Amino acid sequence: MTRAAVLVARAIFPEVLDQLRQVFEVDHNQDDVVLSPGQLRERLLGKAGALTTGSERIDGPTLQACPGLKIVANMAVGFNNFDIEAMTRAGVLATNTPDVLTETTADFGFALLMATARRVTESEHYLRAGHWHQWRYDLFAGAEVHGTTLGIIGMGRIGQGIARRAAHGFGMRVLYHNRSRLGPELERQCKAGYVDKATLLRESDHVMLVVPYSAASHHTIGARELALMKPGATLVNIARGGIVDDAALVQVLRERRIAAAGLDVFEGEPQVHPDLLTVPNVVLTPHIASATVATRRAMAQRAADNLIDFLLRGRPRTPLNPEVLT
Ligand code: 8YV
Repeated sequence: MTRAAVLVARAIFPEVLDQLRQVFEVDHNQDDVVLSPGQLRERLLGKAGALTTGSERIDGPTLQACPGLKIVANMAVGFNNFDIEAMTRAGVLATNTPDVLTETTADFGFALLMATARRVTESEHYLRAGHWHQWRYDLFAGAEVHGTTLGIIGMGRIGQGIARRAAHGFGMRVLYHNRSRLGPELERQCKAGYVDKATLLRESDHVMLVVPYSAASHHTIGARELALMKPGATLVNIARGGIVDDAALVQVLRERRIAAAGLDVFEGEPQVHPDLLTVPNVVLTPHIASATVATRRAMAQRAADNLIDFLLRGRPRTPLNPEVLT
């Protein structure tokens, strides 16, 4: 029997790649240089499946150019690099990697919140630059975290993980805003209260963004929303670039209209708004919220399992558009 051909669009763990090689003809982008849309189409030609990351865009023109494609397995829980409607129309299955990264990403949300509020990287730069000569009563005095109010925008699995950490570990009051309100049992477990977005922005000492990116969530936080935040508040974005208007954020950080921000994702990443690089009161990390060895391995495994289970057995684990299966 001929083996199905699949593209692995980026470098992944060798042991996961080996599993795929045992059952498929694998075309691996081992150089790990992100493929241009034209290169992606070329490499997808004649493939039944692909393992992608957030860097590869699967859209209508790509699907039209690759009629043999049956499944694209994203190694990410977010899937804004997929045009899901176009994939469904073309009968191409889309899968993602939910659950396996929830707690790790929630941990990182908290790490970024702490680093932002307590000025961890700013103070480290000061020390490394040799500026630390004596103790001072207000040296890098930051914002309190425990016992304050955390506002979470986007209350999916990761948002709930952050809420539990905040409420149970840090004694915080947790407010949240989401497209739909959680059931009473989940609200009780997370100790989180549902409010509208404006109330959340006005009342929170720290705001955390965990909302998926879509046209509707573009610039969820822009100049108007930033103006509602408390003067000493912090803003953390571990969701997606484009959820925050980065240019508007630079402005309020510079004028200290909010205290600080922590950003793991950026509009147009890996490009970063140049002014963000010059303001001191922002912590910047290169999209690493899910980056522990164990979690990244679990994500790669889940994506590979989706390819194997669908192409060999017709039963993917975590389909996004299961209607194409019927
Ligand atoms: C990924 C992420 O590392 O899962 C997601 O949605 O943002 C990250 O965990 C990134 O998207 C690469 O695929």
